[in-house]
Amino acid sequence: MALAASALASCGDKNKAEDPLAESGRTQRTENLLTNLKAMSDSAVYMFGHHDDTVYGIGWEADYDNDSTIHSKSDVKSVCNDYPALLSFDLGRIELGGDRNLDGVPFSRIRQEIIAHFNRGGMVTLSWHADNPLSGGTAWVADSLKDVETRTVAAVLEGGQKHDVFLTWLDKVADFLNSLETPYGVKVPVLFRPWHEHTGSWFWWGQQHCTAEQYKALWQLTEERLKQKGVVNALYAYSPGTEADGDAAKYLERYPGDELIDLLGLDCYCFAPEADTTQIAQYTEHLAKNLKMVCAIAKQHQKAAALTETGYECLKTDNWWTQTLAPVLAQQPICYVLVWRNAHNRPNHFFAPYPGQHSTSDFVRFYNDKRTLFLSDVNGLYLQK
Ligand code: BMA
Repeated sequence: MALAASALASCGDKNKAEDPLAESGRTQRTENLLTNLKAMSDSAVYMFGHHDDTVYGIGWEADYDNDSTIHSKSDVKSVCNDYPALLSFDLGRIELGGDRNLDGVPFSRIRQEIIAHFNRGGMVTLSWHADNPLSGGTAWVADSLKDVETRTVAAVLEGGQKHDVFLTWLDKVADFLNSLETPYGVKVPVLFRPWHEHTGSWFWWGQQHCTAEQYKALWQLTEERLKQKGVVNALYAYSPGTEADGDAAKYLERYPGDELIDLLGLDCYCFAPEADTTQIAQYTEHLAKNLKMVCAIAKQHQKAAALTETGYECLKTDNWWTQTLAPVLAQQPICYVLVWRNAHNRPNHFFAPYPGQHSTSDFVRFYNDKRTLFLSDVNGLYLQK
């Protein structure tokens, strides 16, 4: 009897298998995911991802009070009968301790969706449009507060007037990451992508609002604190905008370092309000140039590479997927491409097709392209190979 009880106790010691590895401080599954992302970054295939895919879309929003709607809907799935391999969610406003993120999605729901997607074999990435702790405003810089914005990064670093508050913000992120656990005690690995698009100046951590040293220190502080708080399931992505314009030294100017970063990314959007072919061609050229640089740097630094955000708002051409996006991605080995959200609460703000949208047939062709990976194509993302 005593023997049986102790055997049970050790089986039930659910955290054992999830102990961090001595070398990296992360779980084996998290390291396996990284190994697989790197291998994919060196191959012809790439995963497709969509932000907020399973929580709302065009003309619908999940019923957040009703559990039975969890992972039942997705615009992408409605079009090609498969989920994206990669889902993305945003932690903006978690720092304030509220229930919902900046786009109105409850954090409890995001947690459930992340665990559900992990259980079906998919991958998750998280961005963080953190509010401004100094001005009290949003992540976006307000012109009227410009002088405050330029002091925000300095204020959150050690010795700054908002340092202590900022630590409590990081702790809220750590609590959330630590809470991503299946009922069997498995920590769900995620790719965390904070402080993105810093080469532009629209966020308080952007180019004109801090020095390179301060930006790097922000990363250092973020990761150190998350580690101290026991986070063992996060990989980290660096995702500038396209301001470096193909210049590797510029891209790396604020790079926090190989010890802190696992994946090198790029956020690059297609702006062509009137389906103007010249503008679309400019996007293709710009994307190709910048992605080529990112892939080369990733190779040198032995990191994974991805197109961390892209999209053509309103998808004004029928064949954007196979004629604009896929040809560029065929030239550059990345592990994933992620398109932004299909907003239910903001007219004309969508980046993935939905039933009836005129790029759906082309999207199905993109889906059927052997190089694109959707949920049914990925298995073993967390296995050791
Ligand atoms: C932006 C827009 C905003 C949204 C934010 C965070 O690009 O989609 O409407 O609030 O991302 O998701």
